[in-house]
Amino acid sequence: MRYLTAGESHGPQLTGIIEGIPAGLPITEDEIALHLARRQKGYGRGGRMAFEKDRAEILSGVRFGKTTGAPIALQMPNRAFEKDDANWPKVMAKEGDGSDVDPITVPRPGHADLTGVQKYRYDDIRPSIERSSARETAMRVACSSIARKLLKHFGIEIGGHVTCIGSIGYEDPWEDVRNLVDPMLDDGAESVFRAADESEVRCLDQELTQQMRDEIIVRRKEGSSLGGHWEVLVTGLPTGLGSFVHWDRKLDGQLAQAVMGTQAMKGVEIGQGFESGRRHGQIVHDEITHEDGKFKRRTNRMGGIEGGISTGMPLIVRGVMKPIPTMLTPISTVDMNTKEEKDTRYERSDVCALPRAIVVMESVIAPVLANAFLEKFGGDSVEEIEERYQQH
Ligand code: EPS
Repeated sequence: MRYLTAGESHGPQLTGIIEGIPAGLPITEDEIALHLARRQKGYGRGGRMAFEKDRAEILSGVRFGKTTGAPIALQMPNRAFEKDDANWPKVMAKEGDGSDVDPITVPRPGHADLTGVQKYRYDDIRPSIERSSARETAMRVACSSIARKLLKHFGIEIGGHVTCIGSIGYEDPWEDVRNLVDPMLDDGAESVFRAADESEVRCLDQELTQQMRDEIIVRRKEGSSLGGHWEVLVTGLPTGLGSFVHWDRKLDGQLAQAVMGTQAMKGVEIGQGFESGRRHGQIVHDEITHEDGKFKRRTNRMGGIEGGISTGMPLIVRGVMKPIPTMLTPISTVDMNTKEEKDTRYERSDVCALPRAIVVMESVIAPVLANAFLEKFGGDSVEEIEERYQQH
């Protein structure tokens, strides 16, 4: 399966096309809306979420509540386009010469502003801002909801949580998190997101939740912004997804691409990841056991992947999101036209998008996993896949 999105942050709508979903998968707009609503909740968001109420409309590929195997088209209007007082129909007009719109010429460090202008030879930063904006993740979540539904049909669940925001986080970012999360995984990884969703910052620890919230308040007052670390868990994955035979078939490599292909992500690790480089081999690798007719691992520091192939243990994907580049208190930059040193300009923004980005991270890995699953057990219909999966 694959998907494409189109749309600008302040254009009329976001559009998505998902291709390669087998026939016979039950899916409704309400199910897609669930994750869209989750993505809109979280402490640290900006003003726009007050009027964006995301809901994707299914335009093709679904009949009587089930997929037909044909491409699925989704559309989601941007309420900002009409409701905002910023006059977006004029700023984003598809015709005319734009002479009635002031160009933006002061790039924000850390955003795609300057690189986009240099690459596409724009004379206005606006098109960089519009397409690189995290608004687009709304459509990724919508498209990925269908992959999540397919995975769930085969008992595969995904759930994530925040492990640090700025300097506030677990004392031991591996052991403390394992002790807290691993017991929850017996009930499936969705139990992790359900518990994390109870926290305004999607952190499983109540005390840390309060401290993270306070940290966001402090940085908001300072006119600054925050990023942080996150973890997404997947349960129910069978062994044998992915492969070591080529670089582009490694499941961990594909997951890393999906994460790093997402706005503001600056790093990704599987399992203990970076920490394993600080330890020696005896205390890094997971000892193999054989229990109840199955191979298992005593620990899961490799995070469910060995040699690019799923081990059957829970998948642990972790990563880092940088602080948002749009900040009320300016930093230094240069005007593209005059080449004069300037302060950055401020556009309405969030202070910390990480609690919301958890839902995006759960989402973007779903098509990767669905693909690996379909590669192994695939068929044209869910029924056919069920037959193959049962023989596994
Ligand atoms: C974003 C800036 C803000 C965010 C937006 C991403 O939008 P605006 O500039 O209109 O205030 O709210 O995120 C979303 C709209 C969303 O749905 O996630 C940016 O510059 O990336």
